[in-house]
Amino acid sequence: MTSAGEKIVIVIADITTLEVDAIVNAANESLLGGGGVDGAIHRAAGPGLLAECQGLGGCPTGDAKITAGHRLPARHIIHTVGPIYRDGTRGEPELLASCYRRSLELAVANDVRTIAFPAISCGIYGYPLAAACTIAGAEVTAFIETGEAIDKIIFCCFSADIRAAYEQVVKA
Ligand code: AR6
Repeated sequence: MTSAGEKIVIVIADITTLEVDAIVNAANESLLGGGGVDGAIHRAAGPGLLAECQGLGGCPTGDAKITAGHRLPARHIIHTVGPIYRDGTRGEPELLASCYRRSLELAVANDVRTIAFPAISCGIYGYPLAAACTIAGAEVTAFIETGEAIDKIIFCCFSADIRAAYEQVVKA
C-alpha cells in the first residue's frame, strides 16, 4: 500500500516542458488564451490548441475541459478555470477545490496516469498562496486515497517561494 505522499512531487519548472500524460492549464472561462501560464501553454502548444479550444464553448469556473497537447511533450492539456479571489467569502475555496477534483476526474477518465498542476488562481487571479496550496494539497491527497488509477501528481512551481508554500502542506 502506497501513501498519498509517495505519488505527489513538487518541482520548480516551466510546466510546458514537462513530459507527463497531462498538464493542467489555469485558464479563464473563454478558454481562448490569456496571460500567465495560459499564455505560455498556448505559445508552446501552437495555433492548433486555440483552434481546438474554439470548439469547446468555454468552461465555467470550478470546472475543467480536456484537449490534446498539440506541440507540447504532454499528450493532453486539462484546462480548468480557477476563481478570481476577492475576499475568500464568495465561494472561492470551494471553487478552487472543485478545479482540482474535476481535473483529476477528467484525467482518470482519459487514462492519464501522470499529471502536473500549476498553482491555479495564484497569479493574475490573486488567490493567497498558502491558502491555495492547502486546498490543492488536501484535494490531491483525498483523490489519491480514493484509490483512483493515478501514478504521479506534480505540483509545478514557477519559483522557489511557491515550492516552499507547497512544502508546508504536502508531506514529501
Ligand atoms: N509554468 C508553471 N507555472 C507558471 C508558468 C509556467 N510557464 N507561468 C506562470 N506560472 P496565472 P491564474 C504560475 O496568472 O492566477 C490568465 O490570463 C504563476 O507563477 O497563470 O489562475 C488566464 O487566461 C502562478 O503561480 O493563473 C486567466 O485569465 C500560477 O502559474 C488568468 O490568467 C498561476 O498564475 C488566470 O489566473
